[in-house]
Amino acid sequence: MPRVVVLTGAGISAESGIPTFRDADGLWEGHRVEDVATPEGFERSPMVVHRFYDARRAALAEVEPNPAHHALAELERRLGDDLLVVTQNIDDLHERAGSTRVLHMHGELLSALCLGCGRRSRWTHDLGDLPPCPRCGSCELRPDVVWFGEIPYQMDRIQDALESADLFVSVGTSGAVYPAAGFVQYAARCGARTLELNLVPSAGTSMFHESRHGAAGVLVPEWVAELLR
Ligand code: BJW
Repeated sequence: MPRVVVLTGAGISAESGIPTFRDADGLWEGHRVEDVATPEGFERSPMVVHRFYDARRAALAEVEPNPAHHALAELERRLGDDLLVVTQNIDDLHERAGSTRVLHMHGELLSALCLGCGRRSRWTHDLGDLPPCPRCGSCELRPDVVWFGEIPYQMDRIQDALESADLFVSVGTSGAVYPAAGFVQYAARCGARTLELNLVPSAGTSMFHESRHGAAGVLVPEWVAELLR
């Protein structure tokens, strides 16, 4: 069986009802990126940022994984350690579908990071009412997510996986944000075949050996079935 790395972006969760960022009616319509997705924006107006993430955390309880998440979970059951899902998403839909080998390179909505002691704690409630850190008690919790200018999580593990992958598949991402947008070139340089599954051609579509365009909820189960045939 091939070693497979799947990179997922907001498009894989779109059919579950979670808006993407850059599409019409996306998460950033009505928000300036610099206000809600940078450490400087958080420093300037923490409450604006808390409200943005608190609303997204609450909305997570109302959505379910879709056939694309379920197909990747099925693929993990068949490939085991030979599959790694690297997600840019901060939702937990991969895990709820049954995937266990998932790296959240841009952090997680259900986690809070304490600016006082650095502890990451599972978090299901609002942060806007400034609750205390369960470890040190300081009321300096922030969403445990990676904003522009910050270093994504787990880069060493991701790099290792890309270097040994036979197949790199990108699902539902616009290819507008680095370092994730550069994974396709890196994986190809290391010898992997590369495949894009996205609603429309992404910014990096010409860098893939193959691109298929359509809804993730259709394309991902089709591709998984093809791989396991
Ligand atoms: C469907 C679908 C369906 C819809 N089916 N598809 C100049 C040049 C190059 C780089 C830089 C530069 N200036 C600055 C940088 C670096 C910067 C960057 O990339 N900036 C760009 C604007 C150019 N990057 C960073 O700062 C990163 N850090 C970094 O580089 O550190 C240095 C370092 C790296 C490595 C090692 C050591 C040091 C950090 C980036 C953090 C991004 N954070 C966010 C917010 C996270 C928290 C949150 O969720 O709120 O991450 S921004 C946002 O964009 C979020 C997403 O994960 C990310 C990517 O978005 P995504 O997933 O692609 O969503 P969309 O909406 O863009 O696209 C959805 C796609 O789905 C579309 O194509 C649709 O068509 C498709 N779709 N429905 C299939 N049903």
